[in-house]
Amino acid sequence: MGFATDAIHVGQEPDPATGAIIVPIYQTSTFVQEELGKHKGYEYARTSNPTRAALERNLAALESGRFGFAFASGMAAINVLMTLFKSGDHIIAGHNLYGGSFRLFENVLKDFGLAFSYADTTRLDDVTRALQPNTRLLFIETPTNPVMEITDLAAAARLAHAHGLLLAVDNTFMSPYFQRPLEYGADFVVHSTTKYLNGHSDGVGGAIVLNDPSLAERVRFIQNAAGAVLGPFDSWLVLRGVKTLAVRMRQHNENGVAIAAFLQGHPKITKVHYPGLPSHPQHELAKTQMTGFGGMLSFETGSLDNARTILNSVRLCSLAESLGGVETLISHPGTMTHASVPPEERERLGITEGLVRISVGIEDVEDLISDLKQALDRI
Ligand code: P1T
Repeated sequence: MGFATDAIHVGQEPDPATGAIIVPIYQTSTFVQEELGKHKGYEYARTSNPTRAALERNLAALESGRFGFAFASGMAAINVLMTLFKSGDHIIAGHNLYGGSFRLFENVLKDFGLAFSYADTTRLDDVTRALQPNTRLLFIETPTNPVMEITDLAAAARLAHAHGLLLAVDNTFMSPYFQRPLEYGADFVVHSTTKYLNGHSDGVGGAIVLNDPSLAERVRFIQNAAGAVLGPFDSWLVLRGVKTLAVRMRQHNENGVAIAAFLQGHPKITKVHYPGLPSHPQHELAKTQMTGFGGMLSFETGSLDNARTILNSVRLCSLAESLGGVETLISHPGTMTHASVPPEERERLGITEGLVRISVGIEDVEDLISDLKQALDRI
């Protein structure tokens, strides 16, 4: 079946008890057993819950994976992924990641004996240079948050596997509608479902999707043992959001392309980071592994003052962290999402004081452009 059909139907058969067309919110902590050891497949809601199970089946199908697991947040999902490894293991991560991932690695997991190196994964020889005998995982975002760098997924998977590493891809920015890393050889996909999968800015969640049964057993074990599960109501919200993922992503992309073109043509903007622009250094690569470019972009305004003027002058775009919702959000990565990245590292990556990020929503794009125009006029 096609993507939109799967999004609407997989895991969402009518409720066997009542025929309800929508998967019910099984708001329960436990399930009564008929007799000792005899139950209907559910025992305790941390271990499994029918609403969460429906979402997990759905997300696995959308990412072309066999197994899906839903967590309390994107960070909880990434934390579970990292606990598949043990003290003494080394992980190579992309040098530009969501600031919270970097913060988890540097300020939490290092204290438990995991070692992290960071590489420019747009140049895979940089990954080769970072390899150590104890390297177990390559963890990347593509496109990256917020400078939109692209990594060659198939080449990264080949390199990882040639050296006995696993490849994990944070696919939050693209969603499975535009990019499915498992099809290019990745071993894990992680998501902040808070973003496009939910799509309505009304819930925080995360997910891991993978194919390997023994790794999946371990993820399932940790999900239950550590317990950072997605609750039934939040699972239901993501299921509801996913039904419209295909149509939303098409509109995010259409609006993203239009706003990137507007910004690139604006005399006060010196640089636009958007893989859909032919001027993006990896535009050609992007076209080979993504079927659209999405709604995330960032642009250089030249100074903190200019960035502040824009952020404080927009009326329709909302100044807020997060992304992937139907409404347009605008933010300042340097002081918001990426504040935990050291300033010199931010500067090196292009997360300058003048960088502004937009999560382009699905409003009428002329309204968004006129809002940005009036804000830019104030610089
Ligand atoms: O917020 P949470 O659901 O825990 O997801 C963390 C996360 C993981 N991966 C990526 C690529 C992300 O962008 C995020 C969260 N990002 C933001 C809140 C943001 O505004 O960029």
